[in-house]
Parts: sequence; structure tokens; C-alpha cells
Amino acid sequence: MKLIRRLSSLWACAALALASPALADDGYRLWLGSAREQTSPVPVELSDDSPTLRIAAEELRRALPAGSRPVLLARADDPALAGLGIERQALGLEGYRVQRAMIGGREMTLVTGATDIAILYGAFAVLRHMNSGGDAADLALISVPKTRLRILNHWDNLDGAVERGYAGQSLWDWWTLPDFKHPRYADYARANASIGINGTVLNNVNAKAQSLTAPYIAKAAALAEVFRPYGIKIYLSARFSAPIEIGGLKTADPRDPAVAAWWKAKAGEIYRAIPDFGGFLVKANSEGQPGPRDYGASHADGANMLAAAVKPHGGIVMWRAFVYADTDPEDRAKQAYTEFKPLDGQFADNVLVQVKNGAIDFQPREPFHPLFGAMPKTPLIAEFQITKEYLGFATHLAYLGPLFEEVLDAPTGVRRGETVASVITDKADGQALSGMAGVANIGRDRDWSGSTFNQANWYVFGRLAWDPALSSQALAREWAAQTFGDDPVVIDTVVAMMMRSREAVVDYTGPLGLAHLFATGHHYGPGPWVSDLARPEWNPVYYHRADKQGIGFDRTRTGSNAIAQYAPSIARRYADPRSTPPEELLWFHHLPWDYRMADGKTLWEELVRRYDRGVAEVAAMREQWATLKPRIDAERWTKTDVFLAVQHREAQWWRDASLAYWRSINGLALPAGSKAPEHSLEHYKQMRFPFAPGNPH
Ligand code: BDP
Repeated sequence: MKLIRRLSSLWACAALALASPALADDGYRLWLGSAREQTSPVPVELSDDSPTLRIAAEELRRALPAGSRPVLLARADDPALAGLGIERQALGLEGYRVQRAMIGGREMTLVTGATDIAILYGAFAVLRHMNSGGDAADLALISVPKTRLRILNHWDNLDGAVERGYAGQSLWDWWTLPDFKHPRYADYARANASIGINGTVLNNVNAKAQSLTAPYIAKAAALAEVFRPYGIKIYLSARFSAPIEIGGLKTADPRDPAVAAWWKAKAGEIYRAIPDFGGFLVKANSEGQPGPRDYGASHADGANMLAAAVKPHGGIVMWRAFVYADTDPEDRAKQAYTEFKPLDGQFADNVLVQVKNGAIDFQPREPFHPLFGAMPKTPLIAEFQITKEYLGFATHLAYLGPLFEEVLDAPTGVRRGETVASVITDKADGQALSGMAGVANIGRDRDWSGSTFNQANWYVFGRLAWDPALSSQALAREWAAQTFGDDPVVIDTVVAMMMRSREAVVDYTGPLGLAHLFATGHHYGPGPWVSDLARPEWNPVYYHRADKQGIGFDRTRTGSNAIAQYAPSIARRYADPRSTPPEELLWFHHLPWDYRMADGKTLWEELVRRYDRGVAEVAAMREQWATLKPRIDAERWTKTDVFLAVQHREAQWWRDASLAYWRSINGLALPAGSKAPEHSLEHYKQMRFPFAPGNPH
């Protein structure tokens, strides 16, 4: 009886939601718009039949307004298209073209590409166009992805916890797989395909060997089957010591023929279950993970051995450059370059080296990683973090488009016109591999990413991976229109909030190039005072080096000389605090508290000004959001409103705790007009968060 009552009230809610969608939107549909109620859907014809084409057709039937021209989905080599002048070559395997065309005497909208997946991308481009204010009458779209690999990295554990995940448990229900394929798996694939993502690494880089055992291969195969029609390949993180842990070998030395043979057989087993398996992602000799260095072998030895195992099947290896060792007294920011640069040219041709956007670790701002441009003979894949480990978890609003764009647009200074984006995109010389990887922010939360605005980070990652030349502002508009509808006031306000949001986080967590000032382990909240952790580079004091006289990390010649890892033109700019952008100042320089900034303020005054600005920016975002209350459905509006209030409180906490700490070191008074921290430094130091989410266990 109770159940029936519960069900009927659920029905009532659902009916209400359908009748007035403005009242409730739980965010499940992401940016994909609500389906139109089609009484007479536009006819969509397929020149061939395949699961992928059927999906594409269904999407278009749902999206196109009644009365639109009929649509034809056809591969570019279809004889019916001869004479239309479609340049097949230029579209590659994944590029699409949408245009008006006379076919068989009828005027139609043609969606074409070399492959079914390309056509599906074309169909989603039509949806995007329609849902961001485009007109069905003048559909003329053409786009070719600039990278081959557009991959999400899930740091999901086999027990369902997500390392650095703030949107609930892992989407993958390993326990009920492979039997039960939750409908959500297809929705996940659909969302990814809609933004051009074509690969997903299912398990954490801190990998368990069990994910390579037969039962887990079968589970992964079940997911691969769901994802396949959407053009999404699956990859697995491989634990380097798996031959010992699940293979019964005594060693995992990559030069040992028995080890190589074990991996070859393992690859064969995986490919029998998943014929289009993408390959392996490896975190080796980093933060305690096993790797080839345990045996005196190099990263290239390790990567190439795995690469040989997947090569006969067309697989690849993404080998991470995120390495640093406590045995190495060198500046942590230098270690990846020091270790990997000499290996350039030594990797097999199906290996990519995966390089984080900056040399430390996904901070709210880091200068681009010096490996970009430094390994011309090795394909590099850039790794960004979509989940906001260091930008306020799920609750803070921080649109990452500007962060991604800043890194992608950075000139490397190595070759004329070369940028990070050009290093990681397809080359004219036909280098086979290129790509962008993003650490996913997706979990079992109903809205997938923990907040509506976090969905924008998933979105912008996919769109920039497809084409790094797109503008983060334009993508914010595109996302806002698809997510909130066509009210221009909503779109303008939302975009304005998004575009200021990341800088606000930089300001209240670590302005002027400060970094890694986070509390231990969970990284929730400030901990600039932490100095007692076993490894020096785990301590925030290692990064800010503040003392009575000054603050900042000297990475010039008088210090660690990390700047020498950049091309000379870039190194020259960073060598002098005067030519270093203020946003990166203390990343490269240790300066006295009374150092004069360009406008005459002291460094201390400027630092405080920026902390204050960060808090004020969050207050301003709250006000902007408040104006949208009558224009946005209550469910998404309220959650965002509450989250902004949390962010405001926590921005204030960051600012107060940080300033209390800096003052305890420099003894300086706060500039006039700047409020004293609410509590004592001791109070902030005592704060504990034992159950903060996302913390590895
Ligand atoms: C750090 C995370 C840690 C990851 C590591 C990585 O704190 O959980 O395992 O990056 O990228 O940012 O491997």
C-alpha cells in the first residue's frame, strides 16, 4: 500500500514536471535539451543500417522542428552523393558535414562523413546548432576534430569509490556487471559522443591488478558493448606489477621475456573479449606506484614492452609523465622534464606520453608544462583535471574553460608559432597520435557532475579536445543556451558568471602564482602552514617558502633554475620578476614582502587585494545568480544558490586563514580597509574534515 502511494506520488511529480518543465529540472539531461513532443517527426532516411546510424536518426527526429526538410544520413562514399563535391579526404575519419542538398530530385538536409561515427557527430552538431539558437533552415556545418584521442580518465576504484570524485559513487556498478547494463551507461556514452569524446579509461590510474583478471575483463567488455555504437573505445589503467600480483611471476621487469610474454597473452585475452579495446594508461613510479624504475629500467623500456603487447591489435599506451620521487632533492616542478626529455625518440610509435597541463599538479593556475615542445619525436597527450580537486570540489563554481584555454594557447617558444595546442593536435607530417585527456568529474549523482555548472567543465573539455582553437567564452555561451534555454538574459548572466569564476578561485586560494597551499590528503580548504609531512614536497611550506623577509619559490638561476627547462625566449621572460606576468610571479620568484609591483603597491598589499577580490567576486556571482531566480527552474536554481553561498563562506575562510598565516610570518599589518580574519590562526589550523569526499583510502 505504502509502495503504491509512493509510486503514485512519484507519478504526480513526473506529470507535474512534464506539464511545467520550468518548475523542476534535476539536471540529468545535461546540455542535451529536452526532447520535443513530436506529433509528426521530420523524416530521417538512412542510406544504410547500423546501430550508430539509428542513434543518429533518433536524435534528429527528436530535435528537429516539425516541418523541417527531410534528412538523409549517408556515408560520404555513397553513390547518391556523387556530384555534390564532398571532399572525403578532408573530412578524415571523424569529421562531419551538414548541408542542404538536392538528392534524387528532393531537397534534403544531408548529414555525412566518412564513417557512421562521423555522421553521429554531425547529428549532434545539428542538435547543438538548434539548441543554441541556430535555425533549421540554414544548416551548413562542417568540422573535423584536431585530435585523434579525446579521452576521459575515470579515477574510479573497483569498490565504487572515485578518487577525487565529488559527484557520488562510480557510474560503473562493477558488482552487477556484466549481467546488468544500467541504462545510464548508454546515456553516458550519448553525452560523450555529443561533444566528440571517443575514449574512456574505466579505472583509476592508481590501479588494482584485479581489473585485468578474467571477470573484470568480462565486465569491461559489457561496457564496451554499450559504448561501441557511440564511438567510445574503452581503455584500462594497467598496474605495472600485475604479472607478479595476478600472473604468478617473480618480477615485472620489462626486459624479462617472461614478463613481456605475460603482457602479450593478457593483451590477447582482452582483445578476444573487446576487439576494439583502446589500450593501456599507466602511472608508473609515481606516488608509490610500481614501474620499470624498480628494476633499473627506464620509462621507455616499460612503455615499449606494453606497447608491443597491444600493437598487433592496434592498441596504444598512454604513459604518464607525472613522476616525482622523494629520493630526488630536485625541485618537484623539474622532475618530469628531467626524467622524460632524454627519452624523446625512444618510445615505440604506439606510445603517447601523457603530460599534465602544468609541472606540479592541477593547481588553479600553473604555467604550462615545459615538456610541451621539448619532446618533438614523441606524441604527447595533454592531461587536464575536470574534477575540481583543487578548485573547491563540486560545490564551488569554477568554469575551467579559461584554464584549459590559457594552457592550450600558451606559446612554447620552441618553434615558430608553436603552442601547447599545436603540440597535442594532428600534425601536417601525419604523426599518428595526438590527444587530450581529462580526469572525469562524473559520478552517480543525478546531475552527473555534482552541480549544474560542473557539467560545463565536462562539456568544455570535450569541445576543446575536438578543437583547441575554440574560445572558452563561445563555448560557455553554447553550453548555457543548451542547458538553460534561449532566454538571452539568462545566457548573458550565466556566461558572465562563468567567465569570472576561475580567476576568483585563484584569487582566494593562491593569488600571484602561489600554489599547493591545500590541506593535507583531501585537499579541502587551506593548509599553507603544513610542514610536518614525511616528504618535503607534500608540504605547502615547500611551495610558498614564506619567511619574515619574503615569499615565493625561486625557480630562476639563483634558485632551482626550473626556468631553464623552457625555451630561451620563455625562460628570459620568467628570469626577471618585472617581465613575469603577475599571475605567475611567486611561482618563479622569491620576493620581499615590500617588493614594488608595477603600480607601486607592495607585494603584500597586492596579495591582500587579490584575496579580497576573490571573495568579492563570489559575492558578485551570488548577486548575479539571484537575479535569475524567476527565469530558471526551481530545482537547479536553488541548488546553485546554496552552493554559491557555501562557496562564499569558504572563499572567506580561505582568505582569512591564509592572511592569518601570512601575517604570523611577516608580522605586517593589513592594508587600510581590509578586514581582520574572523578567527585566530590556531582556529583554522585545528579544523579537521575526516570524511571529506574523494580522498583515497
Ligand atoms: C593528484 C591526486 C592523486 C592522484 C595524482 C595523479 O591528488 O589522487 O593519484 O594526482 O595524478 O593530484 O596520479
